[in-house]
Amino acid sequence: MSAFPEVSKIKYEGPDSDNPLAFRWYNPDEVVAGKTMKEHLRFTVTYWHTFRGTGSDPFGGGTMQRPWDDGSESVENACNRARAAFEFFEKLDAPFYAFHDRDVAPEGSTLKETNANLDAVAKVLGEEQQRTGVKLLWGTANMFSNPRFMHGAATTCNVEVFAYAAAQVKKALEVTKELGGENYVFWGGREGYQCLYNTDMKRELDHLARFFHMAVDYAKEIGFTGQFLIEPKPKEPTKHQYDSDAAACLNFLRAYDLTDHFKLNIETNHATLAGHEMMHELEYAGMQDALGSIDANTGDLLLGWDTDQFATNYYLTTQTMLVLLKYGLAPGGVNFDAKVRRESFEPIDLFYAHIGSMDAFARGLKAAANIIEEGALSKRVDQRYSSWDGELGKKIESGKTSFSELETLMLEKGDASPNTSGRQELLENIFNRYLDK
Ligand code: XUL
Ligand code: CO
Repeated sequence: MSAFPEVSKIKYEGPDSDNPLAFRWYNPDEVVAGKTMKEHLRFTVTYWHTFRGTGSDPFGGGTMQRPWDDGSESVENACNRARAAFEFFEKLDAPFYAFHDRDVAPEGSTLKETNANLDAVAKVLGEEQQRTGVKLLWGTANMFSNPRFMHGAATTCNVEVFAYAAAQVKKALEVTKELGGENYVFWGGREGYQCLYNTDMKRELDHLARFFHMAVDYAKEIGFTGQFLIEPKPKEPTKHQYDSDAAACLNFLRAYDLTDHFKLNIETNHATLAGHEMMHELEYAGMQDALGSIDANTGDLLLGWDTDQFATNYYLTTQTMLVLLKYGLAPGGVNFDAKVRRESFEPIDLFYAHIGSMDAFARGLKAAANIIEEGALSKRVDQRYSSWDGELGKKIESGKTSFSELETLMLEKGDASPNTSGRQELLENIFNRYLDK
């Protein structure tokens, strides 16, 4: 039985199309900057929002209508849901999906039973991957919903909860490997604190590092070669999440000798919650060879929480693609960690949401590729720093001078040469021109 009988495969019709079930910009086989759009963008549907999102909020329960889902926590329902999900991926022409262990399969009353449930659903996921060619971008473990994780997982005060979390990640790694997952993500769920009066921060961070080292060892042991990713977020659910932003994550990885094994999965709404632009977080990770993947969404500036909306803003998508083109994305992807609003409760809204954001990223990719090809920004960045290209700049940059020598020079000159304009407004106008094209 079809879950989406009224939708056939979404096709590219071009910018003039007014068909809401067609792509206007995303043309998978079109070559941009030497690669197809499909290769650049690696679009990924998230299982948790798109197939487990209920539409509930702190003021009311679920609103979503999902005719294929009987609402039960049975393995049979989970398998039916998986089949509906793959119909969606296929019709949307999305090459990848991503999941948490607990999105795809229900928990049992013991860990053993829970693992058996996961195996049963993973079998269906594997068959559906085979049938459709849709691949797994990443797997992850949900170690934040179950009450046992109230104090965290790898950073909990309860040693047995740590052991449970280790067992859970072990299993999630095995399933991710079995399904050919290209990455494995650690978003720090409840790894953080609510109150420093009851928290031994140093001990918790030592435990987190120990946990990651064990994950690296186990991946080696089973031959899982996917990329490990940490996903920064500054707050929510805890008041202070340890992986608060790209800089904090990289500092942690470096302090505990983990930089060779991890990159970052940067999420737009997490960046803005941390008081950064997405472009800042991407650039900060990219310049240190740590940009792994993105969770593509957007927040709402008037709401202070992680609203996880679909990104449709061309400025945001163009800025994002500028950095992704600079550093590359694979084996990461553009993962829609985004949910339809609770008022958009019909199945068809899932298509409108994904189509709109896929188009916005494809539009952003084209604009970014043009900006890079024509050196529209880079030429001016080079000009801005051109004073560093002379003898003095080379000497400083290569560490061949000292404060005393620089003082002598300035005492002789009397003052530095005049500055040049930053031209920010001109650059903003130039950026706009690439969105007009
Ligand atoms: C939570 C969040 C997660 C991770 C995966 O804010 O972004 O969905 O992406 O655990
Ligand atoms: Co995310």
